[in-house]
Amino acid sequence: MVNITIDGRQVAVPENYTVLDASREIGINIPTLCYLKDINKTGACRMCLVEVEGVKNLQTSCVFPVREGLVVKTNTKRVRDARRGNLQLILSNHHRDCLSCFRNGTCELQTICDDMGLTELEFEPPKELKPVDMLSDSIVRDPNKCILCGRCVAVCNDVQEIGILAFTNRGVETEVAPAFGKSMADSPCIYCGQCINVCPVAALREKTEMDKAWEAIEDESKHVVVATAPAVRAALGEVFGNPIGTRTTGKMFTALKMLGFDKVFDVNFAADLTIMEEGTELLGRIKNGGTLPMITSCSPGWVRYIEYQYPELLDHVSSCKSPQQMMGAMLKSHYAEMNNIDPKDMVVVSIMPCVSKKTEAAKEEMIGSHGTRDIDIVLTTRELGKMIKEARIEFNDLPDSNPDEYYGDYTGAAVIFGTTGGVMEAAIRTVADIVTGKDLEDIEYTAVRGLEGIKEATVKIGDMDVKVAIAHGTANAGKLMELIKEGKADYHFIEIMGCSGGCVTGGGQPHVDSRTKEKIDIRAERAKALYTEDKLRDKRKSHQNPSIQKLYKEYLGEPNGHKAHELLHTHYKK
Ligand code: HC1
Ligand code: SF4
Repeated sequence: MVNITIDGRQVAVPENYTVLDASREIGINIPTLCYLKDINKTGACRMCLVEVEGVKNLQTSCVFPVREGLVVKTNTKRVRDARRGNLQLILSNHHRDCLSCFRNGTCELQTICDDMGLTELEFEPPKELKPVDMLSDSIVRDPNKCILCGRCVAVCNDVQEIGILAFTNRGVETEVAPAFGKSMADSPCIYCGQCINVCPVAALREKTEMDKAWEAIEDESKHVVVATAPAVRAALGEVFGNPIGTRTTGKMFTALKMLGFDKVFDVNFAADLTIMEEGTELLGRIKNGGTLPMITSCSPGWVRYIEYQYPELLDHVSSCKSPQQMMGAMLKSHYAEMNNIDPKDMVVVSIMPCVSKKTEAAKEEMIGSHGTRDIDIVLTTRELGKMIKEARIEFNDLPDSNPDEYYGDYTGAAVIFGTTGGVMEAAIRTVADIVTGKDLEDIEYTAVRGLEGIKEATVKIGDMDVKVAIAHGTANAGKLMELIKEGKADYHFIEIMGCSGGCVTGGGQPHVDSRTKEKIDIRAERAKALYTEDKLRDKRKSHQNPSIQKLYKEYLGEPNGHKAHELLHTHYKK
């Protein structure tokens, strides 16, 4: 520990602290725009300037280490003037269309302007706007909004270890962009959207489809159905001011009905279906000497990652479509037939915590025999939040309701898909019952839970020792891929999610500012919401979902059978 003085207060802090760490610990929230704990410490935005006794120039506190006897002032006129001056410079190069900006209300730059009591802008904004990259189905990159904080560069390089974004050009021409002036759409970006989640402004954001959704709802000739992903319920409430991790499942269904969708379903139904197909595929591979370890295929960011980075290992990936795409395929076949609706007259909307899902839904392979996309529109949790606000629905006052029957029926196993380890746990619950022929009671497989980057476990199922691994975030996924290549991965089954924590922290979830993320592990809080819902469900094993049982009996036949293959399985591009 070292003793330092901050604004006249003496404190003892660990030696490896910076002045920013020490200040925040005693309740002084020095402003930052580029700093991200453990991820980005560059001092680039120069908002965190402080005075250090004995040092002539002001110092950036996020990179200034503490030392014995250090005396720091964080709130002098000189400090305030310098921070304001830097803020004015940032704003001079920023497209200030705040009122029509996607981040209006969640922008960290806006918050700092407010906190600093900015009432006048010293400089005119740039006269000419640079082109906005809107070519991908998932992500928009708007250099006119970028403040060159470097958070996205750090997260893409150091957390995801993908390295799409970098500082390009020089001086006033500097931009954060993919190499060689390419569009995001022409780069090996996986659209995990982790860059969006750390962007303090709207320089990186999703390609919105809210207008398309409204149009569909208005169109009386269309039967418009909506289905929500497991992780949405754990975060949607945050848009309406609820604490991180508030579970708002019932209100979410009520709000969707009020928005005017003809039917409100749940992607969880298809998560249960995925377990039937994937579990059967796994047992088949084990029995018949198929390629092992088998790896999950639900997370489209992860699937893009392996397609780009390890195409030689694609045989390991399950042929199952993701739950989103299984849902679309079933709605436009079985559901349409059951209800005598032409699939061409249907619009299927999914609500996702993910922006990669927008690109997944647009893949050529995801066009059904009816000639339209199985999923027509993908909205992020954030987009849904905005639509609920626009409809002036007072979300927090809503009563709970249930989704519509059949395609809204789901088990606890499906709910936990939204957090790392959840797909694995759901699969084990079902595979264990199938192999033993029993309705096993101990179904909480805690060894596969938690936030460790790579988890391993050996699960005794009947006479079999099933060895599994779970990775979340592509840096961890890459480590497992290297093990497979070296022949050292003697697992049967691997679950991989493209984002750290799984879908609960997907790139489409409500923005959480960087300071809050220092205090709360949002991955853990949102996961708790899902584990709670799992416990509350009547059925907690996918194969016990009565509507899934009915679907196989009346329509699909056997899991992995001919019809199931046709509708629910896919292939990957090398
Ligand atoms: Fe996910 Fe999935 S869990 S990929 O994380 O398998 O996005 O929530 O919908 O499809 O079910 C995301 C979440 C989601 C799929 C399911
Ligand atoms: Fe990198 Fe993911 Fe952002 Fe693409 S979406 S630039 S891979 S962080």
